[in-house]
Amino acid sequence: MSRLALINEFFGIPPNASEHGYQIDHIIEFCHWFMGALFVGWFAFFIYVLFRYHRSRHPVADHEGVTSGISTHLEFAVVLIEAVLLIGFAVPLWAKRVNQFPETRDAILVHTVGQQFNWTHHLPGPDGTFGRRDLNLVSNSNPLGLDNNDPAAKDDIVVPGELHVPLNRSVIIELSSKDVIHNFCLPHMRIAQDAIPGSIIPMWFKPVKAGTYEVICGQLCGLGHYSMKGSVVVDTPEDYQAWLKERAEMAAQSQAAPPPMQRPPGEPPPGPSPGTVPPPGAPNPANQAAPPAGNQPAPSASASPG
Ligand SMILES: [Cu+2]
Repeated sequence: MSRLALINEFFGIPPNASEHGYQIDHIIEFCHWFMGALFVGWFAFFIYVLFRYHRSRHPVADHEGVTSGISTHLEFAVVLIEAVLLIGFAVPLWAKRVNQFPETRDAILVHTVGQQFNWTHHLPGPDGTFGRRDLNLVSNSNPLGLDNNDPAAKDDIVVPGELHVPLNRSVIIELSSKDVIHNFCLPHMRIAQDAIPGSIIPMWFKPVKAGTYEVICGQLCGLGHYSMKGSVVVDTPEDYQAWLKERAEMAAQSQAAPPPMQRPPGEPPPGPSPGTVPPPGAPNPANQAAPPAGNQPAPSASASPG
């Protein structure tokens, strides 16, 4: 944090660890100083008029009112400064973040999927190509539904919770969600983005300080929201390569074992995590386990009217 970021420090904003973060810190710091100046100025003016126009000095109301234009000019100046802040700084800064992405070949690309109540990261592995994912293959042991029959998936790395990224290299995270709206929030990197089911939304940052940084879910997403944490570890390039190698070996070992292509017998279908309140009218899982009696068709198999 810069030496001048007094208010940011006072409010407990964590130290910045990303390349662009200082710009956000500056604008937050400036806005607070500006609001502080306004507060002091208007409060002083308020005290002044309390004494200046006290009843003892003006027993009879003045029907003409204020004739000077100072307050109008002050108001106009405030509006102008706020417009410059918004149009001149905030909107271009935001547009730069969402429109100008780093070149994909220079950046680390990660797919991150939120679900109640954790984050899962998917990296393409040494071949640089993401393996196919299929919703029908999702199971507790295959949270992203990675298709192990796809050659591109052979070396893919799927990690829950903790993501490693290299120092001084841009990271593009393509975010999505399996259930409700989450928010991948990295306070130290000064970045947060909603994860919305059915959408893939990219976000990016460039870490400039090694260390372990907390990831929190920035949307109230259910009963276990408080526990939806993860971490991003910013490694030196050597440590990052070692982590990749270790993860790739673990992926290869799990590939050597018979892959759980279909859901093993007895494994519950993908659905809300334990602790989630089922929606009203949802079938009771205890009843679902029992086979349908006699020749009665399954209720949902041919439920279409007509
Ligand atoms: Cu969440």
